[in-house]
Amino acid sequence: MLRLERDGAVAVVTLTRPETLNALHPELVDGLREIAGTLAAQGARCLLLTGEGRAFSSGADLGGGELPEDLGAFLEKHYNPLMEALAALPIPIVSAVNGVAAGAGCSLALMGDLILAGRSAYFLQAFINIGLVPDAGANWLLPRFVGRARAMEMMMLGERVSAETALSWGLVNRVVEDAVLMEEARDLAQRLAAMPTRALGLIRRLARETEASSLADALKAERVAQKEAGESEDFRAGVTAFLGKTKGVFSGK
Ligand code: LHQ
Repeated sequence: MLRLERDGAVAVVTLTRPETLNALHPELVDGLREIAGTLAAQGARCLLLTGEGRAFSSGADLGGGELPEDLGAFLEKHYNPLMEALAALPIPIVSAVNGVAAGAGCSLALMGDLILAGRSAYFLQAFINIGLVPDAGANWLLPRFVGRARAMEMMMLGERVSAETALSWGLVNRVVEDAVLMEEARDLAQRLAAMPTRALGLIRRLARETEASSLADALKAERVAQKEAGESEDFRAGVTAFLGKTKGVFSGK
């Protein structure tokens, strides 16, 4: 259901259920959560997420027989822990959206700190089309990313949002030709993996913590994170490189 490859310090995780457009079977969701929990300890310094075949993910697996009776309990058991684990990762995430990202699959793609989309990719809040509400964090993520008007339109109308539109709305960082998507995504992931990992992890944490806080609370959160970043080897390496007019080499420590 998942393939994990190491490419230097980059962990590349591919959803491998192309026959269902990488539908999120609970086993896949739990497997991804387990992988996420081990990445930093294994020395990975960036996670690259993508899908095999012509899709990133079609969202919840609707074809596996009986659907769960209590969807709330299902979310609590499978999706929510995954989203929490990804949000708590101390390393950056790059999403390479290689086709449709629908329903919870859209939420998964949006967990990327940097999101690259192939030109033929599209985003679909498919939930309403089957009588459900957005989950896996979409209600929280979308209005923050694209503003209320666009978020409501996506969530209520359940229409496809093309990669180009997603770019113009600020939902993704870059749109590239399909043929070069993985190459570009790998380059970006490698670049991040060679940067000061602790500071990148702290930037993720700050971005999340300060999302809904006051300026005063954001300043306090920055104080805590900056103390931690200031204690890293990469900070010293960065300053030394700057003063020596050389390029910094960062160990991630
Ligand atoms: C699929 C799926 C799929 C299984 C395509 N599952 N097989 C919900 C419920 C439970 C728990 C908690 O959370 C949730 C939250 C959600 O994520 S709700 C949203 C669930 N996802 C959807 O409603 C999307 C359903 N899929 C589609 O609307 C279309 O397949 C899209 C627009 C994604 C792609 O359309 P096409 O490119 O035309 O492909 P297709 O429809 O022909 O699909 C190709 C195959 O993949 C097909 O199988 P087949 O055997 O006929 O080739 C589909 O049945 C299968 N597939 N999505 N989610």
